[in-house]
Amino acid sequence: MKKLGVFVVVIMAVVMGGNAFAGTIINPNQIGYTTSMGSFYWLTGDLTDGIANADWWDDTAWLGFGPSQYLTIDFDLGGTYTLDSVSPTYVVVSTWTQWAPVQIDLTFSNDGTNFGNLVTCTSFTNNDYTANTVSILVPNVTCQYVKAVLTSPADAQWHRLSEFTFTAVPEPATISLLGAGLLALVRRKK
Ligand SMILES: [Ca+2]
Repeated sequence: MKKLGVFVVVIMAVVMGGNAFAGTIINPNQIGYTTSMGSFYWLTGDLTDGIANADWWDDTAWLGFGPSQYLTIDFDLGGTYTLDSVSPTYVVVSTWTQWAPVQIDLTFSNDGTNFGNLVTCTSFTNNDYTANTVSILVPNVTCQYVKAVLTSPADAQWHRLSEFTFTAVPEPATISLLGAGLLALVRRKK
């Protein structure tokens, strides 16, 4: 019986540990956003509907261009969270010179006015005719609002975006539960 108990605790620790490291995806349906896009060609998708579309032709993907090389997207997470990552999904279609952004700058705010804690990402995959997702790690910043500024490549002012996924660090209750599990494991081993 003791061995079975240890086995159960180990499995629980592995499962919960995995969740703790992965964080919790914030419910996309509660996230609102606005963009700086002046004119647009095609705007039929939704950046926070929980669907990261891999079909480069499907019109649920989001396609547009701005008057400059910069596209700003302001997100309201619908609550205050301690983030651990922001993961944009974009679609690359070389036929129409739609590439990954060359840079994404993320800043964070609690009041929607004062933004700080700049995180810059300049490393992106360009897998053609499919969705690419980059996971941008955020150093545990607590906020309700996130501003994303996307720089497009020089040969294209198009961003074909599908989704922004926000992941929060796990609740303290989850961590203490995991700690209790590990403690029980250590005690059993003695
Ligand atoms: Ca989407």
